[in-house]
Amino acid sequence: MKLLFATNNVHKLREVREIAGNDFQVLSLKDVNLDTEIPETQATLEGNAAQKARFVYGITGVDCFADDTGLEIDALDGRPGVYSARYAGEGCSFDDNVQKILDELQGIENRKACFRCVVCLILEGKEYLFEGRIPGIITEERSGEGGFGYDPVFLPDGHTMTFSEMPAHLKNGISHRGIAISKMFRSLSSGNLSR
Ligand code: ITT
Repeated sequence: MKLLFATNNVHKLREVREIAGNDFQVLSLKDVNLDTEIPETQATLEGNAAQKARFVYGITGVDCFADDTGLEIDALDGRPGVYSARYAGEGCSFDDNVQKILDELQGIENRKACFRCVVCLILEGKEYLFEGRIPGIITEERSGEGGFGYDPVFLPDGHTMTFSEMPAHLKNGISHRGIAISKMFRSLSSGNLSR
């Protein structure tokens, strides 16, 4: 089965293709010759995931899905949350965002955080939502080279390596995205499409 992933984030695409294995073919926007910014102007992860999937489905008519992800930090009242991509400002880098949360958490003991990922699938015009969460803590400094975004400072509960230190298959096996995307693929395989 072929599904189009409505994302401009190459790291997400790589992860989702690894999770999909051989059972599902995950097409990129490039594969369908679509080169465009995808609007994400909603106030929730659910709203943005649906907005991104609807936008791409509206243009292509191809069954597709989108993922919206946020890092919710307890001591920052859930920020950066839905604003995770541009937390340090328009045009900022992953590293700028990491630096901003490290600065904001300086001297704060409560480092609890949670990655939350919402996936919206549009299949023959019908919409389905899937969610994945993983709790952890924000480390005092960056460790590791792999992954992307906030991975160098996210230590999942029960583990001794940050997401950046883990081999990709280990992150994908436990991550917010791994959980949400696996739920989607399982639902598609079983024909039982529910959240
Ligand atoms: P698309 O909307 O094109 O999919 P994006 O990068 O804008 O790409 P999001 O809004 O969902 O995607 O992601 C928000 C940010 O959260 C993202 O830019 C990263 O900084 C961070 N992020 C998302 N998933 C992550 C992960 O698995 N590990 C670390 N950081 C992640």
